[in-house]
Amino acid sequence: GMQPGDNGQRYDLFSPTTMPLAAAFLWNKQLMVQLNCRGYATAQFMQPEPAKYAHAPNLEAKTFMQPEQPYYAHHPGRFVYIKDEKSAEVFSVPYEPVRSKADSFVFSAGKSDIRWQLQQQGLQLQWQLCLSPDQPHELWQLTVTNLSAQPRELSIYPYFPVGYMSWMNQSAKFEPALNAIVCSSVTPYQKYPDYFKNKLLKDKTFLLAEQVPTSWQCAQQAFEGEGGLHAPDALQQTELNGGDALYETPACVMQYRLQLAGGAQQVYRFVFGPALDESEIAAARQRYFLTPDGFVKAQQQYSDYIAQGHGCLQIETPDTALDNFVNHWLPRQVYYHGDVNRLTTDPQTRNYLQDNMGMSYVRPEAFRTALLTALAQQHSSGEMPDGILLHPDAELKYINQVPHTDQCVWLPVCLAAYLAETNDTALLQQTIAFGDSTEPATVFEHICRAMSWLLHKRDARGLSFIEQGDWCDPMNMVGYKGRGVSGWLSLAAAYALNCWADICQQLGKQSLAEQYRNDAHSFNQAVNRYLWDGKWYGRGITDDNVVFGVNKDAEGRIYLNPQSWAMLSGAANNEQLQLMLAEIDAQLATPYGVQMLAPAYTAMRDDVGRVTQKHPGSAENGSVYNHAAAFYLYALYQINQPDKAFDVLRQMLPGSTEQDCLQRGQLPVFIPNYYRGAYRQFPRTAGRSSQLFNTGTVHWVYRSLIEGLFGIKGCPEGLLLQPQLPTAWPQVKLTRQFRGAEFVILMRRQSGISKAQLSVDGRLLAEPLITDIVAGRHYQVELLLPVASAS
Ligand code: CEZ
Repeated sequence: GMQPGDNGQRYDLFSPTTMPLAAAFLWNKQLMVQLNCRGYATAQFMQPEPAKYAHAPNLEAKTFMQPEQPYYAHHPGRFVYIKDEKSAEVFSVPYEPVRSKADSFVFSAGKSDIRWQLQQQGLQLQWQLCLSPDQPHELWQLTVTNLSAQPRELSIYPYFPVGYMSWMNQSAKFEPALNAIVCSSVTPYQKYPDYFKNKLLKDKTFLLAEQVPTSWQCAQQAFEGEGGLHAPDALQQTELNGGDALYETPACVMQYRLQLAGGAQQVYRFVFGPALDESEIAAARQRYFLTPDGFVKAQQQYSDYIAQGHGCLQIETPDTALDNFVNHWLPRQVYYHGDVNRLTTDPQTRNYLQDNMGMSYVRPEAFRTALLTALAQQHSSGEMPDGILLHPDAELKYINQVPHTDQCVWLPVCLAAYLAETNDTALLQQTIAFGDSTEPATVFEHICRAMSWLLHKRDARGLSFIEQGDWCDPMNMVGYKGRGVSGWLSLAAAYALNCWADICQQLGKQSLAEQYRNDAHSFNQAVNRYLWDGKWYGRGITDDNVVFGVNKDAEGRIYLNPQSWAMLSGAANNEQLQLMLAEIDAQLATPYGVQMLAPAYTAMRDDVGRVTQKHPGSAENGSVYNHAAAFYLYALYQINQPDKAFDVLRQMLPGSTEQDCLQRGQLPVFIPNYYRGAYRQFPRTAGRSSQLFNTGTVHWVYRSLIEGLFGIKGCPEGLLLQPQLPTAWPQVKLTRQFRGAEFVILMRRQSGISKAQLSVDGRLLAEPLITDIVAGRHYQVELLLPVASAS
């Protein structure tokens, strides 16, 4: 099984085989490492584009992070072989490559470290990764304890495969002056200007050790020999033969001979990472190993960095698994996205804005800066670019070279969350230029222009053109001829206009607010006229005027997003809402969450696009795509469906039963971008986690907790308390940080009352609204709620 450890500070898994893909991740501003429970690692660092320092054994394509990454024997990983010198028996930490079963095994995900603890062959082994706070350095520590009373004679071999670095030039050797194995390479290129560009690439990979090893080996094949990774030939020798790698695949292997008295313990430390040159490695050695407590200090600084992502909400509810996730892991995942922007230099505009929306609850200034950064790249026409450049050398890559039409939507939608949290209306008066014009305009004006752009990009029916995609990236062929429209985007535009109208109203701009509401209404009307299909909304209309995502479609008959956003935009009346909710339950619901569409496409529809070519039930083709499920969650709270909403929220987390955990195969330390869907088509794989922790989901989940479930949302006057607790909950305790003050809140159901009663520091208030909030103050809040009847 698996369970939280250390008061929720950690999450522990007790087997390397029951959930073999289960993984955890660490990051800093330069580096991201995902480690799975068997010891395989996927790491990338920024220079400034993401790059690798441990590679596959053959040439790898450069790409963005993928879901359901396969692992294989020679996959990069961080391992230690242990040999008993008397019996010559060998096993490996943490599990790969030898795969012999330990007497006890714990893979333990911490917030700022990942570690294993094993007991095997009378030894206890702790293998722990922490990161440098500011460098692309992995800090590894191995603690070997002799559990017996007898002395042991051992050899300890850290084995860090480096893989195929380059087809132009790769080599490795041990450098005694650095006490490190240094692997060198030249990033392959063919155009001479790249020579000048590549000069500052960190083309070296090093394994730096605290203690001098007995011996080493730097060539992968010489180490492995004919024995394979399960039983490398080199381990049969008394000592490794000190070999180098000369245009041979490098590996970092060291050997430490160790006499360990009964009960004794030995600690080894290593630093692994990329470097430009040897002086950088020397500096690392100086910092971590030659400065007193250097290694420990770096670990402490890293844990301080991670601790800054604690968020603004602590909960105590009848659901302890939810408490654990919300108190410990959810804000951490929000913080990861917002602080390092998924380690890209050109985040997609919608991702950038939503990732920073989440930062409203972690470090609100981050949203402010991000909005200004994004708006500085807006075209003076009002159009937002596909992708925001975060570095002077950054370029728009991959998906950002494909025109999508939804980018403007996210401005007021995300801003609304930030303003609720901070009431920082001064932001709207700040001036900033456009990407294609130096003429400064206020943030307010920028967003007005974005709204005009949405209004402008409509067809004669009043529906939004989709071009080569909207929120759904791979929906690239609905409108590539220039005529196709998106039902979702038309509704999202309506919702964005309404959000903007609310902000205008808050600023006292009544007539503007009214105008934007009318514009929103015109979008809603057009969608009701052309896309309401009797029981739900269609997804769009193709270039050739075919409505899709409707009842007559055998595949892709119903999509979740148009339904959710019709709830948000106000397009759906009460009767429509009831019909849609029933169809979502009937066609999209699964035990692992709500699917994004159904039935999943099994063949290309070339008037919809490559989304239909993805494997049925994976990613946007009918998985439980959590980002879409999170929009639905948020929308359910907008239409006051607390019990339905809670079910959607709960299904985002693995662990309702043992079987559920095994099927998802993931630890509840993050929400993945999807769980496999196509539940009716492929039940065998349904529920399986993508293991990919890059997802806009978490920001909407946090927002749903603040604004929906616990209903502790900011407004211009202060803090409004309007919870939507599940019917079955008698009470919750919360601690909420808000505008510099702290609120300790008890919400409790009380029979005999018909309306909520709020008291603050013992004083009963007339409305569920706390005003005149003083930063630095501590408030004791009690909210009595009427006993609910099931919804
Ligand atoms: O990317 C995400 C995007 O980052 O897919 C979402 C979209 O809203 C996000 O902005 C829904 O389409 O095929 C593709 O290009 C995929 O669409 C991926 O790029 C997808 C990945 O799952 C990355 O996380």
